[in-house]
Amino acid sequence: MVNRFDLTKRLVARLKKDEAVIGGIGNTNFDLWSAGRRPQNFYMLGSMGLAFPIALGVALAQPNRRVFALEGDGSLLMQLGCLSTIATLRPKNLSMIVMDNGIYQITGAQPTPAAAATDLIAVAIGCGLTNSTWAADEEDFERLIDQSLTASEPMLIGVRIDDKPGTGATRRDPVQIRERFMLGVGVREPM
Ligand SMILES: Cc1ncc(C[n+]2csc(CCOP(=O)(O)OP(=O)(O)O)c2C)c(N)n1
Repeated sequence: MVNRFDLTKRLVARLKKDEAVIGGIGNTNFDLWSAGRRPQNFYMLGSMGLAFPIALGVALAQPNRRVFALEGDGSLLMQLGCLSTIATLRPKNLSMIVMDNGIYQITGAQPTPAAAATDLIAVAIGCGLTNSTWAADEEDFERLIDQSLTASEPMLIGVRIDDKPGTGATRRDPVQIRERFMLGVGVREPM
């Protein structure tokens, strides 16, 4: 089955250079951290569901930069309203990825509603994000990432992944994470 860390490495390998990547709480940012530190990466700590909203803000503030966001299914379910907001504002430089393992893996693998009832891509399309699709496998994921690099509307890629925990652990230093990111996206002068 498809694995989050494997997909994250495939994503990072396809970046040109300056794309921002926002990792959600827990496993998505652990795997992003392990895939190689970049100054254009932001690692969300503590709050579920904020990867897409933060990425939306970056995408609107810097329309010439491609912005990726990585989120877990449980976290996205906690912040579904952001899909309607993103569909309304339609930043063409925003690419979102939901890593759907059907569980809240990091807190003990309790099943999420995405396992039993909710199709998150169908929800996204219903919210108006018409360029939303499930990736069938790793190769399909890479093809969709390439497509999203030049997309002219926001794109959401869903991937059904295995139940493995994230690799590594992000250093829990929110101030450093914020400062490095601001330098990385050019809104802070080096001291
Ligand atoms: C508002 C809120 N409720 C609960 C938690 C505890 N919590 C942290 S991560 C997490 C599960 C995240 O699940 P998901 O986004 O599906 O990612 P996964 O762990 O499966 O990779 C939970 C319940 C939290 N941080 N914030």
